[in-house]
Order: sequence, then structure tokens, then C-alpha cells
Amino acid sequence: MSSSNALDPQSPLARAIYDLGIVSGIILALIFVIVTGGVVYAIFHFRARAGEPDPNQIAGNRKVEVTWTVIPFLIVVLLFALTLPAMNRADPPPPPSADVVVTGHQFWWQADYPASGVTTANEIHIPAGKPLSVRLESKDVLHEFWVPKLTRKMTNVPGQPNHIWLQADKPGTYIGQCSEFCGTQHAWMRIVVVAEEPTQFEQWQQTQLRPAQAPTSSATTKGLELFRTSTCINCHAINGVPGANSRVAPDLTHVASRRQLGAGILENTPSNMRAWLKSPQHIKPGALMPDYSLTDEQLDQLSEYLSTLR
Ligand code: HEC
Ligand SMILES: [Cu+2]
Repeated sequence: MSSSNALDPQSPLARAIYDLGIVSGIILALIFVIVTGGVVYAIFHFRARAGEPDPNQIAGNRKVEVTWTVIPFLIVVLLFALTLPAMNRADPPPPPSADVVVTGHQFWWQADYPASGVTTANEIHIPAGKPLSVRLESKDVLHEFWVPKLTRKMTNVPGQPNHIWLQADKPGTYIGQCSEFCGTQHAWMRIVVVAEEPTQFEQWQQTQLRPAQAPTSSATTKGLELFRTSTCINCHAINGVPGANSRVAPDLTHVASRRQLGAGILENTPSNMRAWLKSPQHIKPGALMPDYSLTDEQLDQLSEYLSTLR
């Protein structure tokens, strides 16, 4: 899977930040070399030698003082002049409505697409080459949305929506991470951004909008029954399953279509699904899903059912 290297920008937004970082870095490196060079030179050239008289003492020198005020001032003005257009490129003003709403939860991400009605978790699909307007919200504490290759970071604040743009030059998978400590499992709050060709993105949306696959075997029928009777529906929604519409936890309508479970802690395979259901607290201690004492048979049925929800 793709990495999350901030020094490998893959969108105009991330490139604006990267370019500014490089230019500022060069300017700062030059200042460092000139200043330390001057200090080192002075240490050796003007050091006290045996037998020399004390140097002349000076009290103030207007010319020097003006110079060392004006030069740093001009450097700051230059950095400001470079930063303004970079800010405009990295963070243009938001339009009135968002394409995606990303809500932080302890310890996972909810993604809603208001125009189509798609709801998913931890895996955000976007059409490549097109800037998407993203509204950031939080259900509990401060989180921070950061996909370094694609965009700046921005805090998810409860009750105070923030805005960023999300864009990828090319189709690909881009990894992000919650970057503000939000509790025990903060480190396992991964974001996967999947950029696809626009037609593929459209297809993904259509698939996500369909109600869940109905069970087709006796094991998966029992799995669905367990899902409905084991309090899972107090937290999880499965579109098409009566009564299962809670938004407290990740939507499971198409859980098997996603690459990861538990916001990145497990690859999404049927055996990992079973392991998660056996003990989420063992896999992700502190996650807000309780352990159940399901029998081996029940675990098989439940994980088999959920693994059909593509
Ligand atoms: C008290 C609320 C709650 C209940 C009840 C609950 N869960 Fe969860 N579940 C969560 C939360 C919260 C997460 C996300 C955990 C994380 O990633 O930090 C989760 C994650 C999951 C995931 C992984 C989804 C993903 O996209 O990563 C599956 C599968 C799942 N739960 C199935 C179940 C099943 C089956 C039951 C019933 C046996 C159940 N849950 C009961 C809260 C709950
Ligand atoms: Cu977080």
C-alpha cells in the first residue's frame, strides 16, 4: 500500500505546501550558513592573543544596527510574499456545500457524501484529478485529518466544522492518519484515500448505495440473525436490515468491500474479520466496541455473513 510521505506531493494542494517548504528551507539554510560562518570566523579571527591590548570598546553603531534590522525585515517580507500565494493554492476558499463530510470518532473516520447519500468508514474514495471540498467534523474529541501526499492537515473540532480540499493527480491509494492525540487508539486511526478514474468512482458510489447483500446460505442467515440479536445494531448500521441504522460505529453495509478493519489495524480478510469479532479489545485495546463471548460456531456465522457484504 502507498506510503504517507509529506515530501512526495501528489496534488496541486500538497505541492504548494511542499514548494513553499523547499524555498523557505533554502532561505533558512543560507541564513544559517551566513550567521554560523560569521560567528566561527569571528571566534578565530578576533580571538584574544597573548600580549595584545584590549580592543577598542564601541557603544552603538547606527549603520550596523540599521543593517541588521533591515535585512531580517526584508527576509520576513520575502517569506510572507512567498507564503500568501502558497496559502491560496493549498487552501482556496470553500464552496457553500461540501462534497464529502469526514467525521472523526474515537477511533475511526466516518465519511458521508451528501450529494449521493453514500456513507462509509475509514476509506474515502475520490475521483482523480478533481478537487473535492471536505467538511471536517467530530463526534467526540479533537481529531486531525492528515493525508500528507494530498493535502494540508486540519483539526476536526466538535461543533465547529472546518474545511479543506482533497485532490489527487493520479489514481492511487494514499494513506493518512489522525495527527492529533485523541485517546488510547489514536495511532490506529488510519485514513485510506482511494483515488480512481471518474467512471470507476461513479461505479463505487452506485455500489455503496445498494442495500446490503441478503444472506444466501444457512450460515450467513444465522450470521445476520446474530447481528440483529446481539446488540450490534445499537451501534452499527446495515442498510437493508430493519432496525440497523445506528451511526455510533462504522457502517457495515459494504464492510467487506473495504481494505482494512479497525481503521487500519487489520487487513480486511475473512479470518481477520473473525479475529476482530472474537475480541476487538484484544486487537485494539480501548476501542469503543465491547468483547462478546461468541461461540466458535457463532463467530464463523457472523464473520461469514459480514464477509459477504461487499
Ligand atoms: C457499543 C457500540 C458497538 C457495538 C454494540 C458493536 N460494535 Fe462493532 N464497532 C464499534 C466501533 C466503535 C467500531 C470501530 C472501532 C475502531 O476502529 O476503533 C466497531 C468496529 C466494528 C467492525 C469493523 C468495521 C470497520 O470498518 O473497521 C466490525 C466488523 C464490527 N464492529 C462488527 C460488530 C458486530 C458484529 C457487533 C455485534 C456482535 C458489534 N460490532 C457490536 C462499536 C460497536
Ligand atoms: Cu483521532
